[in-house]
Amino acid sequence: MSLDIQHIRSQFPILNREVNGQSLVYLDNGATSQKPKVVLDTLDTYYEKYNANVHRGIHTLSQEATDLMEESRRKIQAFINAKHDHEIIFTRGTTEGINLVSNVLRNVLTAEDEIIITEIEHHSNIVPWQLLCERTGAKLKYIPLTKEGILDITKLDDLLTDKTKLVCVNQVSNALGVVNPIEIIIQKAHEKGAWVLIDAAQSAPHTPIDVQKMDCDFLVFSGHKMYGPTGIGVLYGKEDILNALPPFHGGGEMIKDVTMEKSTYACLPFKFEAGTPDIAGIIGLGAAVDFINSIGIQTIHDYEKELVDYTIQRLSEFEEVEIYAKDAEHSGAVSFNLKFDGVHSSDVGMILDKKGIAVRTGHHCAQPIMQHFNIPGTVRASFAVYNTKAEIDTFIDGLKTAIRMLG
Ligand code: 7TS
Repeated sequence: MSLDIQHIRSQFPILNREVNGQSLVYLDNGATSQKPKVVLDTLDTYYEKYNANVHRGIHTLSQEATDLMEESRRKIQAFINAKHDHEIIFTRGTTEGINLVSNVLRNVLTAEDEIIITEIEHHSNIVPWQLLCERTGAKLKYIPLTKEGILDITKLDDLLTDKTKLVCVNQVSNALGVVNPIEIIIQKAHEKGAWVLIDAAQSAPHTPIDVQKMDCDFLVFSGHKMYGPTGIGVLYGKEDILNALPPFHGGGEMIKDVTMEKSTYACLPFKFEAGTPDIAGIIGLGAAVDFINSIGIQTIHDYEKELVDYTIQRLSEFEEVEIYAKDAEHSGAVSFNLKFDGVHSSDVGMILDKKGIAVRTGHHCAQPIMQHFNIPGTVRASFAVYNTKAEIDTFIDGLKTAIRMLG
């Protein structure tokens, strides 16, 4: 592997800081990644040189801002290999993308319909569907987990019926880091004529995505987890489906004509982008995609796999550590607990923080998984391309201290 990690690290100013007198070891990338200088500079440059509202002005600044924003849309189109750039809808993030789809389906679904999700979802891929089912009377069904905490895909055939309209699943679980078998889910759902929404929040930063090959109907992700700014995300939808659905928010930019009686709507993608967008965020996300491409998403994937495998190997040295879904394929994250009675994941997290090591603890906004294991939470170490095996060793040393103190 010819990755120059020190060169990559040098592009992330925050990695130079200390926490509690120690060098920062940032292993909370599943929550949000750090930002490279090129993204920070792009945000500054936008406000210093181009700031204007988009798609409105005849003046030069407005045209330049519009061009930069649309260039970013095309970068994201290429990043996930969408067929058309107008299939890329900018949102505030994964949560808003899912809420957009669930809201526009309010007048499409009926009490006769069924939605299938899974027990391994983030709350943002559960609650919007519960709300939609409350509002329409549609039924919500779950693909269950095996004892080990992986999707029991053998149950899918029984769950799918002619009433199934939508199946929603994450490609990688944020809570356990497990890779889900989305190919087979998409294939079986399509055989029943159902649409599939893929939550790619935890996969887009780590793995190559090709929506045409995947053949998903919707795919959502967040910019801030893939080296981009907060507050910006993407909803991909197939052109014909997006065209057939009603708009989400009403307002400026999403209309063709407005009279006092009624409105007609703009073409894609603008139909779903009411109001002034996060122009700087969109351009910043384009810079984040450039950063990823400068290394190569497959290279990032392969390197991070080494990190995850090494972490599982090191954690396995301790009989006091329980790793969840240990034998499943992992991507980007590993979740575990200390087997001591009365010890909470946050106790471990606090000891690690004293050593400058950032991990996430708790239920990771995925409470059904915690209920499955009958635990309040886990400790999660999650990775980005700037992490190193040396950092994992530091984390393991910190964990040894936690085992000594809490055992
Ligand atoms: N779906 C998955 C799989 C996620 O991991 C997250 C965020 C979301 C949806 C929501 O993304 P947002 O950008 O709209 O908030 N996951 C986490 C996490 O694991 N720790 O903090 C946020």
